Amino acid sequence: MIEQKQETVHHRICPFCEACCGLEITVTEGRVKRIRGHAADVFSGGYLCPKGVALKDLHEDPDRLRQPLIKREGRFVEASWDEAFAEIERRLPPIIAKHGPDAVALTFGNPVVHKAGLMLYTPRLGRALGSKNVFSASTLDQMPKHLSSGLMFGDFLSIPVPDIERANFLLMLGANPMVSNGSLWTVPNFRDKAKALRARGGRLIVVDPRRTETAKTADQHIFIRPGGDVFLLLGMVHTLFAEKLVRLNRLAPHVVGVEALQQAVAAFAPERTSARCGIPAETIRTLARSLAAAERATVYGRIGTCTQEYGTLCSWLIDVLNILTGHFDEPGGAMFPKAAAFQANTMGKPGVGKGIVTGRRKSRVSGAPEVLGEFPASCLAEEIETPGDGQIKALISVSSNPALSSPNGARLGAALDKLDFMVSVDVYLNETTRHADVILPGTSPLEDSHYDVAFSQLSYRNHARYSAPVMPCAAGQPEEWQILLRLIGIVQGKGAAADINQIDDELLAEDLRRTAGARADELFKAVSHRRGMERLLDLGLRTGPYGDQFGASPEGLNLDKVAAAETGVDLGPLGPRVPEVLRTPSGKIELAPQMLIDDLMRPAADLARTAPGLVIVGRRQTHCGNSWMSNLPILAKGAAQCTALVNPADALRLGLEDGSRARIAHGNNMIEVNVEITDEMMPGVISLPHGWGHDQPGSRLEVAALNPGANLNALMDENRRDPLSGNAVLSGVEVQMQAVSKPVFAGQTR
Ligand SMILES: Nc1nc2c(c(=O)[nH]1)N[C@H]1C(S)=C(S)[C@@H](COP(=O)(O)OP(=O)(O)OC[C@H]3O[C@@H](n4cnc5c(=O)[nH]c(N)nc54)[C@H](O)[C@@H]3O)O[C@H]1N2
Ligand SMILES: Nc1nc2c(c(=O)[nH]1)N[C@H]1C(S)=C(S)[C@@H](COP(=O)(O)OP(=O)(O)OC[C@H]3O[C@@H](n4cnc5c(=O)[nH]c(N)nc54)[C@H](O)[C@@H]3O)O[C@H]1N2
Ligand code: SF4
Ligand SMILES: [Mo]
Repeated sequence: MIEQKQETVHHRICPFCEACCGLEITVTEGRVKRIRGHAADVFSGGYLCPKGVALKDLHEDPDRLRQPLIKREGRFVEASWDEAFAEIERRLPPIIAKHGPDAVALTFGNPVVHKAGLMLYTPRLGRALGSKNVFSASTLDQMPKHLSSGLMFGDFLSIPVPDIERANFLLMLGANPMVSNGSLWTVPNFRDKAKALRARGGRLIVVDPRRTETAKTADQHIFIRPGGDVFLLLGMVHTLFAEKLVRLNRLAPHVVGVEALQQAVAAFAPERTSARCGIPAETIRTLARSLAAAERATVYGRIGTCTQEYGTLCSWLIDVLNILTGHFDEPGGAMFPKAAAFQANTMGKPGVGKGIVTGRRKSRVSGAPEVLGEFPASCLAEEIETPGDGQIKALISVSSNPALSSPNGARLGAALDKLDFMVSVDVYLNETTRHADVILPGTSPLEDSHYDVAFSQLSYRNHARYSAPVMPCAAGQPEEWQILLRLIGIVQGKGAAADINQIDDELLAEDLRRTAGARADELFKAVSHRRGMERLLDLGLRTGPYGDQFGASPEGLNLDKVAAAETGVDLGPLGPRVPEVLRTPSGKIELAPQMLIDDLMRPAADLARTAPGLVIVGRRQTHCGNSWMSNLPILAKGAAQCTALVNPADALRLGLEDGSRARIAHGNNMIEVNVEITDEMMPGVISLPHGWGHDQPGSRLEVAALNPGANLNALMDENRRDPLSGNAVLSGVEVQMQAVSKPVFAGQTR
């Protein structure tokens, strides 16, 4: 008799990118048998990309850490969880006692936003430690957008997204959602949504120094000089005023600063800005006119517009264009999501607030202002290296790989070795965690429950979806929020053996005293049947804008209801939210925040700068996920290669052949890569993906090491930042390139 194998089907939101696809995972005898898109998911409708399927490979990866590691005499040895926490207790509190909490830095990486336990408990760890030295991937990514949004709308996370399903015009700068699947815009299956937009007569226009996968499907592609977006956008805003195309419509009573803005852009006529962006003045004007004339339109910009020296100005001007053309907070335009939980702009008094503050502290060495409670990630190395009061002596890294993801990783790596102590919460022994003294393995995403704390606040449509764990945690493996609670116990001086449930209760009670006032005790009791991440989630959902308000709105949401809805809960298309969404002190949209008006001095002074000869930009690849998915066999065999894309004219001039090796250098830093010649590239621009460079000794990434590639960030300059947001400049950096057969660049050895 053939025995029927027990099959179970589970639903899990994919944690690998911002699209947050609902997956259907079939498990047989404790092993993943199949992963596909969950067709009935109300939000993603069955879409998935090759990375989603790789969840199986991650779960089964023999290199994925399953046991804590402690470094003893330079070598990692496996340890029990209690031993690992005891080691942390032995070494971390004395550093805090001697040098103060600022001597311990925190660095939070991208997966923090993709794991609800990390997302909800890393802020708690930050508060418990009380160090001003907090760093994250945000300053390698989207901090400019947080800042411009905060200044304009009063909250760092009030970020409008394109209402793509109703738009008939989408102007996209520095984003490639056909590959990245969207960012600061949770939009699974961009491909079909863009197709539908065009099928109903809409237009998609892409502005990018590379004719990307997205640009190839668009109606129009416009090459732009890297870093030139601010000049294009200023020229467009200028045109709107000059040609009297400004239409505030319904928003007129809610917007202040129109005149100040008009004056501030007076110097930026397209004829003057054209050279710096490499786009003819007439094209700039036509773009402005088309945008103004479009019925339902959005301008959207992403990482290409953020990782440059004018990142905050670009992020601001994109929303300025949407507002000035009447496409803001309107169906088909740029709209604010309204998440079911955790969204600050749904809390407190609607329509007015404290606004945001930055620069409450300055970083010790470079004097970079704090933004959103963080210092620039690119300042971490200098803060470790530079002696004196406030020097960083210890580091806790949580799902963060700055050795590859931040500029000048070599310098950072050397700095990490100088620390007195380093703890990593991570799933791999990799380029960063190899520097740690203790590594605490995070859970496989199949082992924990999930809710999109951040991305439901950035979604093209409102929804609430919860994923239960697909598998039980491996024996002894704590959930990630529990790991963070144990670290909190240690930094609070309660010790490694402290009762984490009690710590969790204390932290929640403290939160509620701050936020719920007289109802604090009642709310605490109402969710006391839950623990940890799920308790916070239940509380967030029940008190949220669609919540059951603990009985006052009995039809409303709570965790039981969301969890019972296997397909997720659809909360409808985005709706207008101005003025209720605003949290500025004026209660208005601040179109011309002084900090940004002042910053226009920089592009004004820069108008006459001549373009550098050759610059480098980054790109994402379908079979890669930042710096860390290259160890997953199904992705590694997807043929992603770390190649430099070079325009044929540049290749000819530099004597490069297709498939040949070349050196790329910036200052004293140099890497070697394979060359791919393609007219996709704008002349004078080369493109190299980031996240490669898996050839560093001491990592345990057997598959990734077979095809290591080169680290783009080895070329980047850690001292180049957008001064307002602290975001690193990772795009448009001047480089030299030459064929490998030639001698090494003068003065360079490596
Ligand atoms: N030149 C250049 N540099 C860039 C970019 C670029 O476009 N160009 N992009 C930037 C951007 S947008 C970002 S977001 C950053 C990302 O910067 P980082 O967040 O530093 O880098 P990641 O590659 O996402 O690395 C994630 C880390 O988390 C670990 N990890 C993965 N899953 C889990 C988990 O479930 N639990 C735990 N505890 N750990 C886990 C991985 O092993 C890895 O160490 O890189 C930035 N760097
Ligand atoms: N497959 C895959 N998907 C991912 C990731 C991944 O590593 N792999 N990473 C995820 C993360 S962390 C993020 S933040 C998102 C990012 O998502 P996207 O913002 O869509 O990122 P990219 O695909 O890198 O596209 C950026 C584009 O900007 C262009 N560009 C560079 N410099 C400039 C410039 O100065 N101006 C203009 N206009 N364009 C410029 C580049 O050529 C590139 O096409 O992707 C996420 N999704
Ligand atoms: S698009 Fe993003 S969320 Fe969807 S399956 Fe791929 S990696 Fe996962
Ligand atoms: Mo990112």
